[in-house]
Amino acid sequence: MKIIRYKSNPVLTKENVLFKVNSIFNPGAVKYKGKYLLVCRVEMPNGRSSFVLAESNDGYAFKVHEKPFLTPEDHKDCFDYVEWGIEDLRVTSLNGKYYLTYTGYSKYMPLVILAETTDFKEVKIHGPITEPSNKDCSLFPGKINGYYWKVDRPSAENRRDIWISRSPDLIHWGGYKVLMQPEEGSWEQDKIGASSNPIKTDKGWLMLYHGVRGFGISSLYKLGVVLLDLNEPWKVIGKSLEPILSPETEYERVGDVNNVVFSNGWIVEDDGSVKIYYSGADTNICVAETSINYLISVCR
Ligand code: BMA
Repeated sequence: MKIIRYKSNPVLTKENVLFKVNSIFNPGAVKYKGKYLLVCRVEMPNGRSSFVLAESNDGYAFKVHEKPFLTPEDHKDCFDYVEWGIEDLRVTSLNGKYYLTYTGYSKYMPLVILAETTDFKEVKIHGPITEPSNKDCSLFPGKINGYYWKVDRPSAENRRDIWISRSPDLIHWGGYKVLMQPEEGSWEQDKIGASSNPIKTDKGWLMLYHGVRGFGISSLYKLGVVLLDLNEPWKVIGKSLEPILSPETEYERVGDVNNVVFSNGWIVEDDGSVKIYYSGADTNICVAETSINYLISVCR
């Protein structure tokens, strides 16, 4: 199975949200109590983002909750760092909890916030786990060599590389290493960022990522995939030679930000098929299906 867009994409648009929003997009995704749960970014009329939950029994027909799940104002102890919005959440199941990593946006520029929940009602916010500028943080769903691991995308002096680091407790991080650099002269030449938590396979950790190439005032966002060594996750052992998903359809080409496919959530089924939740043009939520075997096969 290659990558197949769901025939009735998009699965969610702002018309499905019961309160007033500019857009719903870039969801984190997880299976929770047998349901498909999306933690969706909603851009509010003032241009600042919050999160709202959407749930589904089949992964395609989603119902959006009536009220936001998490807002900047919920961040009592670190409001200064999320004042301009919270964005692009990744969910990782670890130690019987769900860890949430997302971008806090403010005058200090983006940084990564960590929070946790067990029931998607009560959220414990740990606060920033990076300094600015940093975003696109995903956690590995298990310990490796006795440590927790994260990938993220610091941006200094025009660098836009993916870095990996480790922690004994998810709060204190160190051992920083460059994991991947944008490939010059290619579809991902300007910046790259991890999409969602890596999936453990017998061939390595499978990680989805986005790559960007700018053309004048516009940028093209596409998705690729890499395979990381199981025991030494800072080693890339395979990489898709070309994007696995690019903006092609009307709902991916035209919207608030044209020509974008962006993902920060995927769900693996027991049969090895994968649902990639993604957004077209920063305006909607879509799903595309593929399989672990196909994604591994394109990593060379
Ligand atoms: C990135 C993030 C995403 C967004 C993408 C395309 O930098 O801000 O939220 O989807 O740009 O506009």
